[in-house]
Amino acid sequence: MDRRKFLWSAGTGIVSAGLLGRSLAAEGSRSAADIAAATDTIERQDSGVTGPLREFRLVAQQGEAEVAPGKVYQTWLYNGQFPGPEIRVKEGEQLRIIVENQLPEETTVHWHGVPVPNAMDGVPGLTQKPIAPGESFVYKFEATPAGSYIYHSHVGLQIDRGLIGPLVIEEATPHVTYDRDYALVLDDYLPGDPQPLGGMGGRRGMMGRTMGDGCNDGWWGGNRQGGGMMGGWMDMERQMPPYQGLLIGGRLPDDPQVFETKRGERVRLRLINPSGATTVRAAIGGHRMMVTHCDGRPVEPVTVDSLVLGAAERYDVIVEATNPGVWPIVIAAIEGNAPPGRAVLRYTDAAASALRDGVPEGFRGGRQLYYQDLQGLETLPAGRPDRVFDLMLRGGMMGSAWTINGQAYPAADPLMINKGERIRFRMSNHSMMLHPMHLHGHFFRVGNALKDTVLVGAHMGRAEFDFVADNPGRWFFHCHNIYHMEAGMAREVRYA
Ligand SMILES: [Cu+2]
Repeated sequence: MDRRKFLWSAGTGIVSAGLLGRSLAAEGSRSAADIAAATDTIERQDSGVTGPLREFRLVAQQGEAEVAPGKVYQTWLYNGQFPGPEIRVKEGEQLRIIVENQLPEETTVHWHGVPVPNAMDGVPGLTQKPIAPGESFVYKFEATPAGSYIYHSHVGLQIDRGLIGPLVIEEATPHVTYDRDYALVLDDYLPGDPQPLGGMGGRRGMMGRTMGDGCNDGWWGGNRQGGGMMGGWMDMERQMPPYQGLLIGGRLPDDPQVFETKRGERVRLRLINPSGATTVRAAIGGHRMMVTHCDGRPVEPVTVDSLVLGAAERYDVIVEATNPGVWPIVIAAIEGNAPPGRAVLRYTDAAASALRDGVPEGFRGGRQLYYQDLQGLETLPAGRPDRVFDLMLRGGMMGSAWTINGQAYPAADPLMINKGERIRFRMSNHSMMLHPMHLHGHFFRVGNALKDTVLVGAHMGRAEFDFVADNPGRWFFHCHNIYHMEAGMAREVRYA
C-alpha cells in the first residue's frame, strides 16, 4: 500500500474489495430510483485488487427546474434533474462516468474532494480540453476514500445554472451507527443567467428590485443593512448575484423536501453546499446535530446546535430522533441576501402532523461548530513544512479583480511544489467578503482535521493548512465563490 492510500485509510478499517460488490441504494433516498436508470453494475475488472466497475451517464442539457409548485425556470441540468442525480457508490468501486455535453457551450465535470488522478479532475485548460457541445468525455477513477462529495461543472459560472449534484461514497465500516442516510443538497437560487463580475451592465433589469422582500425579519443575521442596488445585475454593495432564495434538494421553503424518520432512529444527514457563492448556517428545530464528518473525512463526533458551510463545504451529522413531530431543517445565508431555505424532518409515527415552524434554537444561541472543534480520525501528523506560501486574498473594489498576492488568474504564477514535500498555505483575507478556498487533488490539515475547502473569514480573517504533495499533476487552487474564481482568485499548484 503506498503512502497516500495508507495516510487516508489509517484507522478507517478498509476491508477487502470483494465485500463491496453489492449495489445498494440508501433507503428513502429520493434520487435512488432516478439514478438507477442510468446505472449499470458491470463485470469486475480483470485485476483482482479493484472493486466492481460502476458506470454512470450524465447528460448536461438545457431543461426546466421546478423549485416550487408552478415555479419553473429554464436552466442547465444533469439528466434533466435539479440538482443532478445522486451518485451513490461504495468505497473501492471503480467509477466510469460518461459525460455527454448537449449544452450550447463547453463544459467539464469536477469531482470535488475526491483525490482523483490529475487527468480526471475536470478543470478546463489545466487538466483537460473542455468537452465541446455534442461531445462526450469519460471520467474514470476509484471511489476512494469514502465520503460526501460534490460533482459539478468547472466551466465559468455553470454551477449557478444547476450543474451540480451529490456524490456519496459509502464507507465499508462507518465509525458511527445510523438507521437512515440522506444527502441534502444546499444551494443558492438564481433564476436567469449568471453573469461575471466584469459584466454588470444592468442587462438583467434588476435595478430597483428589493431583494428578500417579505422575508426581512433579520433573525438569521444576514446582511440586511444598506440600500443595495447601485445598478446592474450584481448587488454592488454586497457583491452578490441577485439570489432569490436558498434551496434544499432544489426546493424553495414553501414546498420543502421531506426526510422521514421514526422515534428512536438515528438519521445521518449529509449536508453539502455546492452553492455558487453563499455561505450558510444550518440548524434543525427541536434537535441537536452530532457532527461525524467534515468534507467527507471522519471526525470524533461533536454535538452542536448549528454549523456554517461555505460554498463547497460538507458536514455529515447524525440526528437522534427523540422528539416526535414535524421539524424544519433551516439554512440561512450569512453573507449575501438570499432569504432562508428549508427542508423538513418528519416523524412518520408522530401524532401531530403540523410543521413546528419558527426559528430553530441553533439560530438563537447554543453551540456553533468551529474548525477547532474538529478532531479527525485520520490525520496528517503535525510537522514542519518544507515549503510555505503566504497568500494574500484581495479584491472587491468596484469592478476590480479578485487576486491572490496581487495576481489574477490566469495571469498568475503557478505555485511550484515538489513531490513528497509538506506544504503550508497561510492565507490572509484583506477583503470584506468570505473566501471558501479549495485545493484540488489533495486533502489538507486544518486544525486537527482533514478538509478540502476552508473558509477564510472576512476583514483580515486568517486560515492555514498543510498538505503532503503526494498526487503529482497540475492542480487548481481557488476560491469556491465562483464569481471570485472567475475574477481571478485562483492559482495553479504545479509539481516541478
Ligand atoms: Cu472568494
